[in-house]
Amino acid sequence: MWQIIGSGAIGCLWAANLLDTGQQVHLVSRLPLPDNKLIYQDLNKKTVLFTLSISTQLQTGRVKENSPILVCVKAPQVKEAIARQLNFISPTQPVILMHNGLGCAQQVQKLLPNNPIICATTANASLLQTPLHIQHTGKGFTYLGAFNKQAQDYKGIAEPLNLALENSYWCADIEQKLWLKLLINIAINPLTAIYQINNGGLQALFYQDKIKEIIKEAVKVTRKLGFDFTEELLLENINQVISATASNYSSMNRDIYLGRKTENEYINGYLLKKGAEFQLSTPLIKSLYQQIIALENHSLTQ
Ligand code: KPL
Repeated sequence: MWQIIGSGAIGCLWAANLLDTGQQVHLVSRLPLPDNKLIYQDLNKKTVLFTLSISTQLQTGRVKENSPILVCVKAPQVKEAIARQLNFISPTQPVILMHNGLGCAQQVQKLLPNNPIICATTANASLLQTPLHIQHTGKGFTYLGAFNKQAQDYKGIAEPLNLALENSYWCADIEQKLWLKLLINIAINPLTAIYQINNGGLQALFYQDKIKEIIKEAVKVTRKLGFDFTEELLLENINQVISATASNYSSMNRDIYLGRKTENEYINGYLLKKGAEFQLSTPLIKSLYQQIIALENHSLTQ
């Protein structure tokens, strides 16, 4: 049985696709939901209706002792979401963290020092139309890998996920994959949030110049950390994501638009923290970080 914490777009996407392959799923939402019907529209626009097991609490009991917990809330909510369920997690249960940004796994490790912790990143995109009503809007690769030594033998966990959403793989160098995603997010998310444009808007020269500058600053940091990302390949990669998601609004764009807390601390903030450890100057990334904080504070006080 799979237990998924988070009834947002990504949590529901996995719930629907795991159910579709005959797996048992229990979904944990933060607030009670009035219904247990999940409406899912796949990439071919086919709509399927699933009946879900759903509550605000993880299920416990003998059969669930080793059942994986997939955490699909955004980075700023991960620690609190786990803390709320602490009494219902057994020390042998593998916990998979799937969100943008870096830094949460260290927080979770403190709460769950014995559990296998797995980090994951997905390029699948989905849209939450209304609660429990989602649309799969883009397919992409999903990577999972061990964060701690307890998780090292969990390669097999990727198989049922791959059955549910193809191109889901276990990988030995998960840190590299998570950093690549962070670099894509750091180039796309703050600019689209500050200027309130869709991802395709970043194709204009004004933003392309800024993206090049962001990459230049970020690569100084990742080089010190031992990663060999090159500016040219990153720009190519980022522009591929921009074209593939041109009509989408980034998650940070939506968070600012809707007055929600963003993943700024776990994307820009995390890179700045690493840069500071090596006394590297990253002025544009710092300025974007500060502008997002100002926008968050502004909208949170409205
Ligand atoms: O991950 C994303 C996000 O919006 O958070 C990207 C890749 C930028 C797609 O919009």
